[in-house]
Formats: sequence, C-alpha cells, structure tokens
Amino acid sequence: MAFENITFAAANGVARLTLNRPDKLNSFTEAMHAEVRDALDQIQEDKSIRVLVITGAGRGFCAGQDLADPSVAIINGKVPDMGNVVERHYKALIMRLASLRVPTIAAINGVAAGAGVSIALACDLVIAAKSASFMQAFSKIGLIPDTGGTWFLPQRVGMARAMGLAMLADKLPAEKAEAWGLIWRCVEDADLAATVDGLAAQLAVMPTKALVRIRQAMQAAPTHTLEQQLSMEAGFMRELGWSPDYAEGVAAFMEKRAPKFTGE
Ligand code: T3D
Repeated sequence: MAFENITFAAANGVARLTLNRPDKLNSFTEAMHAEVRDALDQIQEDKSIRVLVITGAGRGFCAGQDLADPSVAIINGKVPDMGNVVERHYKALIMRLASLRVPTIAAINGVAAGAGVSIALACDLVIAAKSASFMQAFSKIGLIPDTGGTWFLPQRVGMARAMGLAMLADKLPAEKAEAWGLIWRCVEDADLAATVDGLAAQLAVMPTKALVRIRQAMQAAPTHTLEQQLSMEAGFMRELGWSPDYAEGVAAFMEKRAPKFTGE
C-alpha cells in the first residue's frame, strides 16, 4: 500500500510511523486508519523490527477523529453510527497497539486531543515535548473519552483527575502530565527527537519478548487478584526462562560482557 496519510519506515530495528495530515493536526480519517493498520501488519511480519515509534507531522501529534470525514460527518441530517466507527477503527487500533509484538513509544510533538490522547496512552512509553498538551476534547462535542480513554485515565492519574480532565476538557500541559503520572517524560522541545531516538535505540537491542510480557503483566494487574498475578508472572517466567534471550542475558552477565539479544 502506498501511504498518503502517514509515513512509515524502519531502520536499525526501529520502525517510525508518523501521522501525516499536519494541516488537520493529524486527525484520523478512514484512509489514515487503513494505512496505520497496514503499517502495523508490516511490523507483525518483519522480525527485524524491535520497537515502534509513533509521532505526528507538523505542530500537532493527533487531534483524534477528523470530524469532517464522511464516516462520521452528519450529512443531510443523517447521523452515522458512531459506535460502529469506534468498534471498527478505534477499538481495533488500541487492541493492536496493546498487543503488538514490539514495545511502543509515543513521541508527542504537539497537541494530542480526543482519540489522539488515547492512542498515545496505548503506547508503552510516552515522551512529550514541553510545548505539547493533552486534551480530552470529547465532552466539548457531546461524546465521552473513547479509544480506551475511560480505562487509561483513572489508572494513570486517579479518579479525581480523570474526572476533571474528561468532564472539563481543559488542555493538560506536558509538564503537568508528567507530574501527574500520565506520561513517562516531558522534555524540552529541542530535545524530543534525540531523547526518543536514544530510547528507541535502547529498546531495539533489549529482549523484546520480555518487554512485551512486561506490558501484558502490567495491563492485567488492575483486574487480577494477587494470586492471579503471581500465576501470570510464573507462566511468563517459565516461557521466558526457555528463551534464547534469557540464556544470552545470563551468559553475558557471567562473562562480564554486553549481551547480544535477538528478540527471541
Ligand atoms: O465518530 C466519532 O467521532 C467517534 C470517534 C471519536 C474519537 C475522537 O477523537 S472524538 C474527538 C475529536 N477531536 C476533537 O474534538 C478535537 C478538535 N480539535 C480541537 O479542539 C483543536 O483543533 C485543538 C485543541 C486540538 C487544537 O487547537 P488549535 O487552535 O491549535 O488548532 P485549530 O485551528 O483548531 O486546528 C488547526 C486545523 O486543524 C483547523 O483546520 P483549518 O481551519 O485550518 O482548515 C482545524 O479545523 C483542523 N482540525 C483540528 N482538529 C480537527 C480538525 N479537523 C477535523 N477534525 C479534527 N478533530
């Protein structure tokens, strides 16, 4: 598929997906959803890819759904089935990101609004430029935080802050987002690219399967009992204990050298 709404490239184990409709703050159309799906398919198939970075072109990260896209626009008084759009596109996208075979980084270069916030929060690590912000725009247009927003927000920032963000739809500056625990780090604008590149390079040579199992265990924890979580950990430890990367990690430690993980 030739991409028109995103750019996608992979090098040195790092795949970069850039949402590329800067004039519309990289808001999602049906066409963009299709291209992102295709890029994620490529990541699943290409075992040389060890980490995904998602960012936005221009001054915004992503303003969520393109409200003018025919798939959601109210035309001649006819209201489309929003639930259907959310199920087909956004739920599917978040489930894909949350179960991707490689770790994910969201590089927040500017404003993230609506589903754009949730897409960022579905990534494993979120790094934002100081000038970026996060806005639960939904209530301003009569909707609720979808795309996992009502799941991510209270877990990250607690119920009081989640309710305030969701109901009032104020922009949360990146620095405060870091202080509240919504994201991993906020950095100076000029440092965003280098910080993300460094992090991506670091993750790309780590034991990929372990990183993904860490994500899975963290996702499961809020709805598990302690006993269920301990069992899940034991299962993952069993699986990872038999992995080549574990053997390499231990051998490298014993031999006092840097490990060469393959992601297997
Ligand atoms: O069916 C469904 O809807 C279900 C799916 C829901 C998922 C969702 O994400 S719903 C929430 C949708 N998003 C929003 O409501 C956010 C709308 N955007 C804004 O509130 C503002 O643009 C921002 C606060 C994000 C940024 O404000 P600002 O002043 O920096 O930029 P701007 O001037 O508003 O936007 C720049 C351009 O992008 C402008 O186009 P123009 O006038 O220059 O041609 C603006 O219309 C366009 N744009 C921004 N967001 C969207 C958009 N166009 C379409 N859809 C957008 N979401």
